[in-house]
Amino acid sequence: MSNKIVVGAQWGDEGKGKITDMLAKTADLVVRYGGGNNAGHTVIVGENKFELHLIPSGILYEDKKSVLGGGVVIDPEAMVEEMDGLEERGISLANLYISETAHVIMPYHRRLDALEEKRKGDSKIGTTGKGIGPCYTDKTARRGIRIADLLDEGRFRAKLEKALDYHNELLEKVYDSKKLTVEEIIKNYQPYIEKLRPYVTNTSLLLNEAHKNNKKIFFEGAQGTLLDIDYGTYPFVTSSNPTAGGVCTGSGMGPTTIDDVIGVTKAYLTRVGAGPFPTELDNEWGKFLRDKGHEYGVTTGRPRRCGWLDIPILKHAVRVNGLTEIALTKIDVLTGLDEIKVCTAYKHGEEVVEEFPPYLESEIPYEPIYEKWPGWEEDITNIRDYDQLPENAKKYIKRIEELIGIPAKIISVGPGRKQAIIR
Ligand code: 2SA
Ligand code: GDP
Ligand code: MG
Repeated sequence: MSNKIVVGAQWGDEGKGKITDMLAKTADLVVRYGGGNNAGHTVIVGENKFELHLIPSGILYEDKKSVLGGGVVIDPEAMVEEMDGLEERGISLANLYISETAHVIMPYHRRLDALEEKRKGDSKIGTTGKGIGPCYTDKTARRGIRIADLLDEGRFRAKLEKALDYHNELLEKVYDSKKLTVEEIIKNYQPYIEKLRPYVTNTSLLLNEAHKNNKKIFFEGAQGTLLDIDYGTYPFVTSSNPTAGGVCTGSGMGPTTIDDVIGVTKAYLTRVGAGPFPTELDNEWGKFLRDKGHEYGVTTGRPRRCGWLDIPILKHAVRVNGLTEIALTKIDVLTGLDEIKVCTAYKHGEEVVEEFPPYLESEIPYEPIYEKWPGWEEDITNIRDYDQLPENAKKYIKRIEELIGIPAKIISVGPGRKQAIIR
């Protein structure tokens, strides 16, 4: 038995989709436990590129069960679009399972996401605009609509009427936006509900039964540690718990069922959306990383902000997720640089700060303190054996391991399924 979590150790887009897909061949079930279609997970299989948003990367293997746990928020329209897109490409959905307790993204959530960002102006979060925040807000405010509610028209109507009493008042009075009607929403959602119905089940029961039968379960994180509502750079975060703690609440599996937690981290750092980013490179180096790493949002197409690797962030990720190892991705992107910098601490006024500060809102900036490492020129994308990596690449990896205290057991050298060194 070996159940593993694959979690983002930075601000998302570390390559979780690729690593999950690579490891999924040894799993029986792959589970998404949080987030929604704000996520964009790219998986490249041979010539085929898949961009998954809600459906776990395990769907690309016919014999794995793909599960959307209760912690996920589901936009029925986006979900059906993704399902149809996969079916059109010959991917079977026979092993797809959707939690009956997952919350549903409604049209007013998408609308409120956009209106609230507009209202915030310069202090906007830079959300993906998918209605994620407003949906999780309704969940915690106990006025959410869950997948099981959609399956009974009477119940859906009653819950929607109540939800609209609140949301129409909010839309009109706070945002000066037009009202939505129950009939219009039910009519639009009906075909999606019918498509989703056969896949809905008690996924916590399904997962725990599978675990009892010694099946291997992989949990695929979305977003990343620094976007966590509790452990991220609040308020510039998403509205869920992408960290390992979110696995239990988001899947209905207990903590004693989990063996390993793999933190996926790029060999540099990116962020999409607003918020602090101490090692950001707003110069030609940042452009080099963006161009070479194709750093553009999978869901929104936004250019990602790029910067050097930040060790205090990784140490924070090791702690809050209980990481047992890292998967280091995109190290091939660094090929060709004369010098690579790694931030080992920050200078904060007169103070040297070695741990990631949980509260970054400060008049005094956190300025990175860098170590410099020599780069390499050789193409490493076809290397599968650690010993064959250029000496300077090995030195860089070894130094990261020393600084964070856990091993890099997977080193990814390209986007393809087979482009990795496993140690
Ligand atoms: P939201 O929409 O409420 O979750 O946005 C809140 C913050 O979370 C960030 N966020 C993300 N950051 C990186 N990648 C994400 N997925 C897409 C991708 C992003 C895209 O894979 O590229 O296409 O733009 C993701 N989802 C949410 C978001 O930028 C806000 O900072
Ligand atoms: P996720 O959200 O963590 O799954 O990551 P994304 O799919 O949003 O972004 C990661 C991008 O990097 C995708 O385009 C992947 O195909 C690509 N990728 C993953 N691993 C590697 C790698 O080792 N090298 C290179 N060059 N690209 C990679
Ligand atoms: Mg992504």
